[in-house]
Amino acid sequence: HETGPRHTPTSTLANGPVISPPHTVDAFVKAFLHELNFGQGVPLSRSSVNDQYLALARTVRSYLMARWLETARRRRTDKPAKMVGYLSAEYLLGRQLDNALLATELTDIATEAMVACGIEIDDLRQQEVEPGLGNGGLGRLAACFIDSMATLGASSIAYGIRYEYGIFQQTFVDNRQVEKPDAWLSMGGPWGVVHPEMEVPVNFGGHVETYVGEDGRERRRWTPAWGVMALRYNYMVPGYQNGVVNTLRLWRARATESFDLHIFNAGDYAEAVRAQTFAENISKVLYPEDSTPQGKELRLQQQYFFVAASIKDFIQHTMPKDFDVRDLPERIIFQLNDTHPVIGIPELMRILLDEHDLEWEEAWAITKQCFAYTCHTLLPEALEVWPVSLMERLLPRHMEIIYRINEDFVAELRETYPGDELRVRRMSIIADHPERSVRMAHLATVASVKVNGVAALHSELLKEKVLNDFSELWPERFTNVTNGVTPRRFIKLSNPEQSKLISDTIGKGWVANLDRLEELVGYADDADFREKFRAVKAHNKTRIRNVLVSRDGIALPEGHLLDVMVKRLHEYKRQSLKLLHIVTLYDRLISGEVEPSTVTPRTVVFGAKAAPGYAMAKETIFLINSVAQTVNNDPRVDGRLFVAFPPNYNVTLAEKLIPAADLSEQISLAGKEASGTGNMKFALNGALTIGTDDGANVEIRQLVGDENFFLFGMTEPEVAELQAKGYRPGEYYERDPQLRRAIDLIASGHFTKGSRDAVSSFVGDLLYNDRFLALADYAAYIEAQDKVEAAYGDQDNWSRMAILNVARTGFFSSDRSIRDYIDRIWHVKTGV
Ligand code: B1N
Repeated sequence: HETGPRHTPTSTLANGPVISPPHTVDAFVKAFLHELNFGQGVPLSRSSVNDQYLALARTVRSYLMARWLETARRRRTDKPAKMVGYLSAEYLLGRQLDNALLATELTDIATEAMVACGIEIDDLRQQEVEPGLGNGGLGRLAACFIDSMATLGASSIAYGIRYEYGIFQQTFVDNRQVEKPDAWLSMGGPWGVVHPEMEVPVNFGGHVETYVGEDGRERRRWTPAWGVMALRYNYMVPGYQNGVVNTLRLWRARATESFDLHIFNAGDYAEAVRAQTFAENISKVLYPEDSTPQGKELRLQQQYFFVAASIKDFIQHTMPKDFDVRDLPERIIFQLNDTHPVIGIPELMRILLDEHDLEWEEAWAITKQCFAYTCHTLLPEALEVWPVSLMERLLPRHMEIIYRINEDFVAELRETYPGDELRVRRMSIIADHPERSVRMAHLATVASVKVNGVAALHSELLKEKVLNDFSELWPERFTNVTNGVTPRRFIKLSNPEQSKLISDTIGKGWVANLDRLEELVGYADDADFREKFRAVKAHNKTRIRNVLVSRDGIALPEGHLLDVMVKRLHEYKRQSLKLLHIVTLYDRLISGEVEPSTVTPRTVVFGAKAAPGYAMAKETIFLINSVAQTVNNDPRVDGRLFVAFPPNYNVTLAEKLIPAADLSEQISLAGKEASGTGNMKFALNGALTIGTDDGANVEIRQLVGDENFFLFGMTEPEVAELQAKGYRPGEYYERDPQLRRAIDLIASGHFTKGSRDAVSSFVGDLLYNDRFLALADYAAYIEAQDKVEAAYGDQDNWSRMAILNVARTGFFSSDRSIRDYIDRIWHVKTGV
């Protein structure tokens, strides 16, 4: 238990409050040298860049420590308050150093201190390997949300997995993606604080039996077959200059002693060590699937592992010793980040029933108040289901509990909808086809106080389509919380020039109150301000040019419209449509249809990882690289078109790339992208959006105005209509000569050294399948892109539009999202 003092010190020295070193250059130098000499064990003169980075990180950490302890102390001693337990299998954190410096207002002091030591702080920045413990938007959203919770002073704790290997490192070999393991901890992980003595056991397998308790009541007893220990790693989550430091608690799996003791005793040392590896595999690697999870047993183990550890940790360690589990609803709301932590629902039931002897009805009444569920998708294949056979083998007691939850639920349904067996089957938590399985989204919806989508359109479609039966039954349970991004990382840190211009114009308060960007609206008409705004963009373009030269040896041309499409590679996001546009631009140039000197020069930058098992996504990567190679080396293009695809797009690259963009590509098929968050980052950094009526694009366009947004393509109802009447992509190919030329050029092998085979699956899919209707939206997309070029010709008006995008998108601060969660779902207190 963490409550109450554990020691009675005799020296007053040991009794005082924890105080961080003074905010002076001298004190910082002293603390840094102390870390270097006594932490790393090297003198400055013999220290490596990595020694210096680790010492710097630990120095900054030591400045945060007093705030961390104070935040935790307040939470213990203040009147008991309800907390948020944010449960997420992913946190795509990005580099920590700059964020910690910003939070503590130590950036200038640390820079000077390093100068005093003869160190270039930028070299140390480069040394940090970002913790890539997430795939894409969902994981990055979790990282933005914990930043905002700390900044608002929300009483909260976040839980997840400390994967030893994060999202894979992407490389290209012969234009194809090759994955390398992401050993992000190999140079030391200075930000995590491990507490080996606070580990928590997590069990699996075995069987369940009935026994009669002392009171004569029949009970169920789970005898697990094996278990692991969850080792606790705490990470600091500093609020923005408010003194708060919250906790992100990530679990690592460790083999228990008993796990292999009998094998050791049998004398098979090697086998015993192998068994340890098996247990420790649970937190070994992040599954690299975004949106389309494969139902792998190890993934379910990961999910149960971190959720079971977190719930137990909360009840046994965060709550006071005499805590009564009946009070849980007053003390915690667990936010489920998609279905990945939904196994927490039967786990809490199990704890209440089997460990605290509550009756079913009472346990269920408590559990139903402790969870809220965020759905992040509309793709049917992305809704997680687990085979009953797997559940029974891995978590037999949980499967039993799920059956009972479903029995009661189905009985309720039959009462509400007598005779409507079809509806009952549709809504059941257990699916019968194609395999008996547990529908995790249904379980989450049945047990949650609220279910939310992540953008206005998405939440509507959730109610009308994916969870329609449920929203008819419980309309008040459904709500929307539009996603947001943290302005600290994605404006203040990533775009210092724009930040300075904004602060010089409206003051500094916008960083923690992003609505204040509205005060910039008037400046869109100020020629002097527009000039400065363009200078910022030019500066950011020079910066990304330097980054890409040193990072990848890519030399971007100068003076181009910078057109950026960065996101996971997925068919629904339609990188293929962007590719068709590029091929069309190229075809116009080489066919002599246009005079190169009349064309707006354009550079397209892609960033995208494909799930390693996603064949079509990997084909698309191959084709983008092949097109880039051809286009960039064709003299007929005359420097008017350039395509760059730097490998291994990650948070660190995003921070440099997004602020340099002129044009943001948000071109998913309407009704498929739940929200998108990159779209928000671009708008806030002064790029204009070319986009469909999808996800949060809808809200961006409403806020910035139609005249400041390049909208194209079918709406969601139009998509539904076209699909209902039968979509035949070949018809678009036949009808549109421009489209035909583009596809024919690809199919001819022009970009693949004459090989038609190398592109046959890509072309075949477009012509005969095209599940996400790229060909149907092609003509509209090309037309919108032509409008972009015309608009870019008027630089003054372009700047005006870009400024209005910045000024009107303060709504997309994750601070606003978190306030929405607090006001409408969590009802927890805020403030420092
Ligand atoms: O979540 C983001 C949204 O902005 C995106 O539109 C949405 O695509 C993304 C299984 C997912 N949905 N589902 C996932 C990730 C990993 C995984 O294993 C599903 N990611 C999203 C934030 O709301």
